[in-house]
Amino acid sequence: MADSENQKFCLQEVLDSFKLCLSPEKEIYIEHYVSGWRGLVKLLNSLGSLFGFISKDAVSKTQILMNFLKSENGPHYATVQSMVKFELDNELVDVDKKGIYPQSGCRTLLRLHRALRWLQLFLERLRTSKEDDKTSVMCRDAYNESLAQHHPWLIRKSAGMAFYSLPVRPAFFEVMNAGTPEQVVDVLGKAVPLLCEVYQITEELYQKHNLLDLP
Ligand code: 1PZ
Repeated sequence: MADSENQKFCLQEVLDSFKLCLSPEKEIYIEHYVSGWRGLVKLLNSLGSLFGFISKDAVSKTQILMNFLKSENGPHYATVQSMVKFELDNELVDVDKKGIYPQSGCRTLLRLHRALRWLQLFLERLRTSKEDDKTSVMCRDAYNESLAQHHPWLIRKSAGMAFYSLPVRPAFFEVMNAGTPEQVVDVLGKAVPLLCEVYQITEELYQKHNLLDLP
């Protein structure tokens, strides 16, 4: 396959990765979680340079997790559950906010986890939208309800500007590369509950271990 083909966003592919990331025991495989995000980055990259700073951050977070997975401690990073256990048992997390481990797996995944909430809200709005509804408004509302609460003013401003440049709904559906608008809506109907489940499992795990506010 040509490189350009490899880089093209495909909604179904992202759905498949998030499907694969759930084990029968409802553990979350980091490898597939990361490849879901990598798939989404392709979409971001096709939206133009205003989204570059978001894409860069998402890539860097996925890279940190991949590096753990490839390290000698790799087996401990197979699932979110095993990562949390390993990093807590070995005191590799800034639970008392000392800022010694600014790149722990737990805090890095928490950033993606919060973004997953935005994604879920945005895709649900997109799924139930009408033809002339504005993607920028759907995106902004989803952001204000979720991620924005964790971002400082400058990032909120830059994100807000990027949202204005989003393509209109029919063009955005084209970029999603999942067939006709009806087919896109159909795939979204499968994707949203799945993202919701992955989000919920992580949320409960992080809550149980008091990790939801990691600096
Ligand atoms: C379709 C339109 C896409 C809009 C994307 C909406 C999300 C806006 C997120 C703005 C993130 C700005 C860049 C970096 C922010 C970081 O400071 C934070 C916190 O990390 P820290 O500084 O503590 O290390 N990073 C994040 O919140 C993670 C953001 C990941 C965003 C992934 C978006 C993927 C979009 C998929 C497109 C469908």
